Amino acid sequence: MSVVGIDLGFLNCYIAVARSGGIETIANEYSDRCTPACISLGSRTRAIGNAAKSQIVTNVRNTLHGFKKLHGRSFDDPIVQTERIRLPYELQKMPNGSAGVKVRYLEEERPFAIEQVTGMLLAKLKETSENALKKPVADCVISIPSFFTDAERRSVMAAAQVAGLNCLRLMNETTAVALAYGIYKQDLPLLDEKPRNVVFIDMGHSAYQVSVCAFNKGKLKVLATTFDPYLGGRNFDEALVDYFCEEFKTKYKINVKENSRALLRLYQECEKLKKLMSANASDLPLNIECFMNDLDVSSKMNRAQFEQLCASLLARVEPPLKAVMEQANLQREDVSSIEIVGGATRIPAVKEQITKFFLKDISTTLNADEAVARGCALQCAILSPAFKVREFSITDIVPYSITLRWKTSFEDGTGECEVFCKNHPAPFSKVITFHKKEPFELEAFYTNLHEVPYPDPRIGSFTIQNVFPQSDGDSAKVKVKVRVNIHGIFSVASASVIEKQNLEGDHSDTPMETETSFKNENKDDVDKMQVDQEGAHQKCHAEHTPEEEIDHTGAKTKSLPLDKQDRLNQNIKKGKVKSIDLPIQSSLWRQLGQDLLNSYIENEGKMIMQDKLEKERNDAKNAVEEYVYDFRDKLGTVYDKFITPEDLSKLSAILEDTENWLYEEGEDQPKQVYVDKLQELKKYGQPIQMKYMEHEERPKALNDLGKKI
Ligand code: ATP
Ligand code: K
Ligand code: MG
Repeated sequence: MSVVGIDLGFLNCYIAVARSGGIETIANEYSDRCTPACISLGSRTRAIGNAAKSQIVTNVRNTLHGFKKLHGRSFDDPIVQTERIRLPYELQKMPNGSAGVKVRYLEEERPFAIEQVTGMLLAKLKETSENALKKPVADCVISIPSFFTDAERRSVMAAAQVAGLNCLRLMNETTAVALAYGIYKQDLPLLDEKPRNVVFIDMGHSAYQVSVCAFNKGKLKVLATTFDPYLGGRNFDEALVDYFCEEFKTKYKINVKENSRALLRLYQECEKLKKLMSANASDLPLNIECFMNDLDVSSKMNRAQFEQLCASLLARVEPPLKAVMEQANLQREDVSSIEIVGGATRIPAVKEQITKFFLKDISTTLNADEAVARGCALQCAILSPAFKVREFSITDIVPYSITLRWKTSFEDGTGECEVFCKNHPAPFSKVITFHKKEPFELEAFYTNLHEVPYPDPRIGSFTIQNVFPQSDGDSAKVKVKVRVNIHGIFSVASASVIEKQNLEGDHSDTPMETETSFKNENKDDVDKMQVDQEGAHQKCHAEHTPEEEIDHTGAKTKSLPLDKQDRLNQNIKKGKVKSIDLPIQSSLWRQLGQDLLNSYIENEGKMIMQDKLEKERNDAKNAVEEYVYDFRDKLGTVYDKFITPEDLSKLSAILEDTENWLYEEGEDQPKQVYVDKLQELKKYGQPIQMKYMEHEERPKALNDLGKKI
């Protein structure tokens, strides 16, 4: 079983793995711990990661990057349309309405769904971890922004499947950071002491997230999380790009925005400039040669100017900080530390905004780039039975309140119940009791759409089937379990009907009178429920005191409060009541169909195979080339004494022919042609090599013999 954590960034991905020594961030084949979230499609092969990044400006329309925000959205989604304007490659509406990309691959125009695109990236990260661990990798934990909705989360899960990964948990990025912070802390308050509250701030390339967590020995609890999903390093790059575009319009009479290649180069240079300005407050140059229309351009900028340019962006740093403290009901004094991660928190003015709000120094003890991946690997280690790791319990939260709606038996009636409030602990299950005579549908949706960075409130609809009236005509008592699972995804997990059994030794299935103690005639369907977590009674919704059940980290499921559970179990044992599971038909919002997913999985397999074959073909070609150079070099030096002048000129001619062939007809041949070519060359080469080796070995062998004697 593999233990791997993946930070799936908008710009940069990191992988951490568990090895005997502990958690370690690993490097890719370029000895780089950062793998760019970038894929370049070519006429024969794909390049993913570092190799793709270098093609952003050379293969503009077929190099994919900046696609993280397309997950789980329809093509017509306003966010997709906003991103579309920024992207130099084409987006496409997929047959199911979702957002995909259109590129040229293998000499053909090809659409790819977002799950395929991220699937390619994840498959690359999988391969990198396999190379590091020297064994197959499947189990992993993948990070996502805490503000991702169900549709986005499910889409990332599907991408993991496309890559052949078994994602044990989708982990909120700031929660991963919190785990990386907390698990090794030796001095956390004891369980009965006041917890230590820590604020975690992550500003990456595309988003800004804040959460506040309470730590006690062996556990962390997320109290609240806030975000600006559209504020990150790229907005600062954009501000610079816009500024220089304007300047170049007047200075050089060029419209950079019309030239996607030039624009991409300007973005790259502005990102570099932005980073330099973090370390240096004085004037810094911006020079780009052969920028557009054979023009070299140059300009300059200093930190003060930059901050002025970005004033409106900087003003967006504070509101999520304020909101997180309000939601967690904490004062500044209650916070013992402020930990920042993510590349964009290196901008001095961003740090200043944070310091100004908390009136406290911020801590940068965590690795700003690697903390998310490390946290994910730690979570994977905790979930893995094969790996020994300190016990640590993680309670995350539900980012948006969720409501269930259903039709009631009253004329026009619909019933509603908020089943999870914002910041409710997660993972978590609750049981709601309905009194129904027929199958019924539950619609789940986000209660307050204005809080959700998504254009549609729908989560899914769930039909509870096989519901019939009791034999006396009364409603059946249906218990429905709703759940936010370990990935932060909502579902109606199960439903059952409780039937009373005949007691007179007659164990037929005829239900007798229904237990009515929970039933409230006035309120129709929803029963009173109560939630019990760690002994504390919480109200989910003012009107309903929910009855059940906590589910901690997916591991243990504690059902009904014990007395009630006992009573029910005893009754089930005595045959007084019987619980029958009911089938549920789920229809999830923007869910990828299994057939489509299977075809993506199959296609990814084909593409991996294609890349592998292409690599082998290239390796075979390179082997011929290398042999030619090496042989020629040796002919002129060490082989000199072992070859006649006639043979030498004959061989030199053969080598020259081969070299020419490689550039012409042999430029693009199947692998076998190169393999044969190499064999042919070796037929000439090997006899000479043998003579040479013999000659070289002889004195050595004699020497060895001498030693023995
Ligand atoms: P996201 O978290 O939005 O998915 P990501 O995780 O890929 O994105 P990070 O790697 O955390 O993003 O951060 C990348 C951003 O940080 C880029 O905008 C980059 O320019 C910026 N950045 C990195 N170093 C510095 C620096 N020294 N000064 C300013 N900005 C920096
Ligand atoms: K990252
Ligand atoms: Mg990030």
